[in-house]
Amino acid sequence: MTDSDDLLALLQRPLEPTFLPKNGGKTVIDLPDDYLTDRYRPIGAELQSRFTNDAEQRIPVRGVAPPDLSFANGIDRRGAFSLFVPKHRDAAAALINLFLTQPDVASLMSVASFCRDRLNTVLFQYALAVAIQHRPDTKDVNIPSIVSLFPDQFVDPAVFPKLREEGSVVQQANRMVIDVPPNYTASDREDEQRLAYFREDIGVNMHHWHWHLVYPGDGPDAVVRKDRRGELFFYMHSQLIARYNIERFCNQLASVKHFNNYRETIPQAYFPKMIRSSNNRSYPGRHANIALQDVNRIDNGTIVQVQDLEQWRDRILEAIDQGFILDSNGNNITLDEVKGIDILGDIIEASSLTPNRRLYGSLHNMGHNVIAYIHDPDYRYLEDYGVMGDVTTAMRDPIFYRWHGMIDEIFRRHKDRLNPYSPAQLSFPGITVNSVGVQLNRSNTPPNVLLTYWQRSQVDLASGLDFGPEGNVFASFTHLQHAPFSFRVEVNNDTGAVRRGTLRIWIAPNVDERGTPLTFREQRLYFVEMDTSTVTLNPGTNTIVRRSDQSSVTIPYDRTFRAVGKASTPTDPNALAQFRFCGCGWPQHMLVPKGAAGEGVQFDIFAMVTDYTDDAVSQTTDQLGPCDDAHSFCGLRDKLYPDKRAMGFPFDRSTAASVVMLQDFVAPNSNMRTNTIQVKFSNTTIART
Ligand code: CUO
Repeated sequence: MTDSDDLLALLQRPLEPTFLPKNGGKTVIDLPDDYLTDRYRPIGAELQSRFTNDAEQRIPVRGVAPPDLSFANGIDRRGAFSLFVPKHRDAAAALINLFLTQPDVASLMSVASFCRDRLNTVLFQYALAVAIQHRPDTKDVNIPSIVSLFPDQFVDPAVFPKLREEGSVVQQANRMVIDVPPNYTASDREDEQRLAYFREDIGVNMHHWHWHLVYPGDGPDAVVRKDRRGELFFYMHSQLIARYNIERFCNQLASVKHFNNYRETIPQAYFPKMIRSSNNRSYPGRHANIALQDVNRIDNGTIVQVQDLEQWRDRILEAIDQGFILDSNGNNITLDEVKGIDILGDIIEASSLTPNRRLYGSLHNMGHNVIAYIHDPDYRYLEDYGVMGDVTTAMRDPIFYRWHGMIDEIFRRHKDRLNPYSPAQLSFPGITVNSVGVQLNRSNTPPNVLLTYWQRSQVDLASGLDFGPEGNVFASFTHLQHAPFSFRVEVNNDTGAVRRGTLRIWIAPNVDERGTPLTFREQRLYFVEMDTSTVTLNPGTNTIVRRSDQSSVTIPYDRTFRAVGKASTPTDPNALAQFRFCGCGWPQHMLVPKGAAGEGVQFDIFAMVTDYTDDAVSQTTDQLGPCDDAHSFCGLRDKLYPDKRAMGFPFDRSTAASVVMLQDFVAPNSNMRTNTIQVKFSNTTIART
């Protein structure tokens, strides 16, 4: 019988032929002879005996009739693969469908083994990962971290030759850790470089890839049609932009200038210094001050004009202003308070759920493409797309935030049309938040001061170093980190009965990069969610303590950077349940903005308790799902989004003109409270122990 974990063997060293041993030589996949590709079939017998003798585990693969893979014609096995390229999206949808419709795990193993050496490696890995996540019989398989499969898309490739040398020359026990240098893509002459620690953070980019893996834009309806998917597309990306802007303020940079004029030249250059290790071609860079051009990529059929983008945007804006969209049958669909934002998300992205692709096009996706092909729009130079063309790499480029800032502004135009929240929607009678603050989790530290610093961590890249050494090879990299802390909220319950509430904790900057105070209207755009949790309030005073590592937006370091294979999988059932399903979730090490050295940067912290009976969602199953700890950004697997309120509540709507500063918003509501906290940065690097 095929074990669902056997599929993991297919998810290692994507470029190596399937018959080569996996798991550091311990596992061999026994392929039927006719599964070998043309290059290897004539020497099949010799290969099988040469490579497979030392194996501890053999995975038998049953032969099946070869599936029709013509949907992937023209997508080079070693070339680039992007979810933004329509042809690639269609191929991914077809392959996901092929994998999902296999009757059992053994058949999936057979078909996937056949496909593996014949299809583009990223296409294969993506489609198999999506299928594994969505099949009931493979849900318990831990999909390995993408950084370990495709390290070329996450770390400076300058380290690869060193890793190969170390792995080939030195025995496992004595191998040295190879350093990935921070800040390698530009010098400090470039102001934008101050944000490199955010844009090029491995965990940030992995979260983004995983989010798009959990919420595919195309594919079988069962995979795409998830609860409030369009709204979550808006909200998660909106929070990315807010977080980026906060980091900019910490680094004395103005907020992102949204890319609203598609004809303007782009002053921000980006040179990624990355290679696709599948074909050793570099990701192209983008010079300063070049403009978008019409794209006519005969290589993969991506054809879009700048004018198309403008037209789609204008139609979407018109729909928002009139309050309804037109579906493909010509019916009006109202953009109301509840579903409006979700429909707009599907339209703007656009996912396959868009109600009218002909009218509203695919603004966000095609914008990624037009930017990604800016250096070679008609394939004249045979260059592939730049980093904006791929969800694994897009967040590295400063233009990502300008493009998505523009997208966010469109969503917020709709939000600003809605009525401000009524007092009844904001209040929780009988509940008073007395105080909110933060405290480091060690004694003798002052309240409401958080500390950030650099941390050096390690990641095992062996399973992505195709044709590389056996065993583990570790690279170390430097990332932002914060000292562990807790949120402390004191809540009075004067209702005389036990009540349940939702505790919502947010922070926002209260000044911009120049130290100018932000009005509430400005500040509203920069609130970032820190934690949302369900709390039980006994009559009288309740002290609620939430540790930073319990945040509903983050996942722990170990999950972000989990390694491949059984050895690194937790055995405790609860820990295992958490570990499974997804690497989706903001990395814990990026929860707190960097702040600044010296006095630090001051933030407003905001806590609000709402009535759980107004927030609760009736799920069809009570079963605790795996990986529920980053539900604010990633939702819950197979369940409804767990909070009935609009995502971004209570900061997603405009407010009455009388609300000038945050205090004006908070003061009328006893169930809200604010305080100020300092974030102090120490420019030291501490090794993870
Ligand atoms: Cu996540 Cu544009 O959607 O990158």
